[in-house]
Amino acid sequence: MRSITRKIAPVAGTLTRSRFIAAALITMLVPIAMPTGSAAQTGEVRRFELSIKDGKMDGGLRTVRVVRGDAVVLRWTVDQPTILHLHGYDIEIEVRPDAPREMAFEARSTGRFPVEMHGGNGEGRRAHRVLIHVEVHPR
Ligand SMILES: [Cu+2]
Repeated sequence: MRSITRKIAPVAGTLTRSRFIAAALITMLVPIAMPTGSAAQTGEVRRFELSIKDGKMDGGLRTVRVVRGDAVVLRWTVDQPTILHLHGYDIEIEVRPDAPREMAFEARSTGRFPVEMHGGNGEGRRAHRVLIHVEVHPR
């Protein structure tokens, strides 16, 4: 005759208890390990395809809206060599017809910022013309 013993139950009970303790420890440790709040506030990557034809915005887009903390990428395509200047963030790029270029920045400051075309269309280097506005809204 074989005797049936139930050794499994107490072992399982012990595992459950140690698991509970482990879970409790993890619960206490996780908030300390997490970066303080900043991760939750990190914005999205916002890409905009923008095209200039004949000195004007192709399609007539006037305002790009993003939220503070967003990573913003403005990708420019042009039909003639063009100098573009984002005011406020003070980013200036030169774009050529065969090579679209990007303005990439983190939207740290809220406000309404113009992107100007400098020169172009025989107006001379000093001519400034607003193409679009970038609006950075509070989160
Ligand atoms: Cu300018």
